[in-house]
Amino acid sequence: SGEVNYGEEMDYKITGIEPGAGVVAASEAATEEYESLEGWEVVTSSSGAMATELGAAIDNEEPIIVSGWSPHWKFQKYDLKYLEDPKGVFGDEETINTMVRQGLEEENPEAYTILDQFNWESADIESIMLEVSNGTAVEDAAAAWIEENSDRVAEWTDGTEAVDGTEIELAYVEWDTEVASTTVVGQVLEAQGFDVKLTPLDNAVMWSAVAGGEADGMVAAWLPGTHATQFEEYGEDVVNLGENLVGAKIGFVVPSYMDIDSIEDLMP
Ligand code: PBE
Repeated sequence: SGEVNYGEEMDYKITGIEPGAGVVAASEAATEEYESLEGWEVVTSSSGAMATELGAAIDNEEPIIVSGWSPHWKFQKYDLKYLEDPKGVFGDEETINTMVRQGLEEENPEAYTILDQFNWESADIESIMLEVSNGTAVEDAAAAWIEENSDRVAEWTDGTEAVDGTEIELAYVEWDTEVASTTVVGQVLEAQGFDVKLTPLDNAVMWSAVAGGEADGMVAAWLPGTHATQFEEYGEDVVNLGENLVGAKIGFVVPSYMDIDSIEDLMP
């Protein structure tokens, strides 16, 4: 291990995603903190472009390092591993949390309760993400999951009454995880009679929209590490409804056929 000079083969480039993502900030921090990554660069693009490049590299059995995260369908579709991060730049296990605007509890208690009760597991969200990656529309994949998991959904709506067209706006970022979760929650709210608007935004704008009350809430807050910067800036102005998923993670992800295990096995 550590004998192959992958850097030359990869032109010393790490495949990032959207510039505003926490995992990109952490990836850039890693290139600063690890001597083994001196001279390496994180190339930002989009979550979709990252997935395409990962798939193409695997087809050709080429080396690739991506800014990755779990839950994600890529782990179901490909044989992948996280590179060990002995300096802890990417943090440990994370939770995905629900944040709503101040005043929502008083002004829209039914939506507040549903958002507060929303929680599920990695296997749930990954099953939807995998279908979407295989070409199913996210609306259809979400609807099918909801139908198959009516007991779980009933726990989210427990204690609430249906409404008649009350407006609710959820902000999100077009990351695969957040597209899946926000679509599911949106459909559950819609079935309860809400007039639901889902608004895709940049990460920082998503946080500021909930903090400023322009959006009612979001289910996309990755803590404690990935969105630490945003939580520090906006945490006091949002209402934290706690985790909706545990066991999330970010880091450098590579195909299992790569002959390295740790970020420190790379070479400047
Ligand atoms: N992600 C998915 C986001 C949070 C959700 C890991 C790409 C990020 O890095 O900010």
